[in-house]
Amino acid sequence: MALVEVKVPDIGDFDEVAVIELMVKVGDTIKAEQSLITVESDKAAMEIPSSTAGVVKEMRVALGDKVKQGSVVLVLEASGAAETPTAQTTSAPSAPSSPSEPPVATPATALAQSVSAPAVAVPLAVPVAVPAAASLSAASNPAHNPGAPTLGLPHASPSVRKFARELGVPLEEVKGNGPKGRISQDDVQAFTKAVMAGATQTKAQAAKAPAGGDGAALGLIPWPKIDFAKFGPIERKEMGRIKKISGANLLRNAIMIPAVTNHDDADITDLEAFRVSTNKENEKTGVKVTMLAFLIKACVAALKKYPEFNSSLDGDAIVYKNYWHIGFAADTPNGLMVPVIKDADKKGILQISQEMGELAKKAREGKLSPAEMSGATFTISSLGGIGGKYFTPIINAPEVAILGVCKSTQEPVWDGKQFVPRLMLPLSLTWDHRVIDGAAAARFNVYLGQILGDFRRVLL
Ligand code: CAO
Repeated sequence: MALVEVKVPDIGDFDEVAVIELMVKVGDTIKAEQSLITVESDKAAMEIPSSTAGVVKEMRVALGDKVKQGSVVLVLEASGAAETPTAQTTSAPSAPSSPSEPPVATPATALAQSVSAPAVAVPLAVPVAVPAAASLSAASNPAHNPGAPTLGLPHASPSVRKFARELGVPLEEVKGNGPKGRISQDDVQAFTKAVMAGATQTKAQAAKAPAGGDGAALGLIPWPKIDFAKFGPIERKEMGRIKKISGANLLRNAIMIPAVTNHDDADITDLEAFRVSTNKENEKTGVKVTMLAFLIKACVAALKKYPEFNSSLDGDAIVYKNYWHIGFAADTPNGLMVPVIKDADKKGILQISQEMGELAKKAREGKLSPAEMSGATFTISSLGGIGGKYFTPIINAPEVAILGVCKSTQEPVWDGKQFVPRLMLPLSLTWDHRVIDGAAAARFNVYLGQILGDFRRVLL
């Protein structure tokens, strides 16, 4: 068995190129035309295949090495008929029959443009371009635009392509942040993270989950398709824009957030008496105070005491916000809208009531601006004017908690000696279990109840 030195062939106008990938190791049995290493200049990358079959005896290059024409890549113990003696001792091994050697048929090269490895006296290996990477020799061609994607494919080195292939990442959907849009391993990783976090979808995922969502992307059985007209008269109405947008948001939030709801009651007997007297005093101003304004102020106090309720998740980090903007769900003819009272901590009950009235009116008229609906750190959904006891509101992401409030009712409450009639307000706090735990949620509700029971506590 003869030893053969496999050398870097003519690589065009480049003096030196870097080894960016080793595709074989000592002991590997390789076939003729199998790719051995990938080299890369600042403009392009290509694989160097072997023209000889055999077993790798010695690697002569390492990752990061600079190589040029004639550099020895490795030493092979040649096998079979194509066996050739080492370069030192001998005559020419089999050279490619033409300068345009066909590309190595690996997935990475299947679409490659064929490359002219300039004829060299006795090349032991021929360079093969990989898709998207302009060939090194082509880079010297004035008609070629170095760095531009080849054949409409994205620009990335073979090692990055291999990495993407292993993860099943569609490289054409990855945005390259390198020079001239080159895609790096970091770009592929960032794309994968974004897909895993649900921040982006691959085209294949989007195709599987058409608008309206049939659950296929979640591996669910299809949505039932029923011809309702078979059972009785029907009327079909397309949903409005706001309902469609809020529906998509609610669905995402309901599915993605591990949400838990704690229910509690607050004794608002004294607060209600204060509210009624305040409204009497302010009758002439036209500003009416409802329980919701007190709730906003009480929630700010509880959010300050339990800051994780005023936070958002950002990857593995929790972002605590040192501002208190409270959203409130408003029922409008077009659907649910959530205007936001900004800096509620700095405003009094009357100002909050006035702003709420104006924002609710705008919401009903469909005149809310995006700014008036953004920036909330916590949301309250009040059905107090309508009725009900408790419900499970859906968190308004990226917030981590929402308070649902229903209609207060007179209830018999045991005062230690007897049952007394007290006005009780039902509270339902939904919270994100990734950020908040059950004990904190119970404490939040208890504290909120204490404030609503004696509003002077807000000052403490
Ligand atoms: N208990 C008892 N009565 C209550 C109450 C409560 N918790 N909250 C409000 N009320 C009373 C008010 O005092 C008012 O009484 P009067 O008419 O006698 O003065 C009446 O109910 C109507 O109040 P309101 O609804 O006009 O005012 P509000 O400040 O409580 O709410 C707004 C304003 C815009 C939030 C509300 O009109 C609204 O749209 N609520 C629905 C929100 C919603 O749809 N949430 C569900 C979201 S999840 O799908």
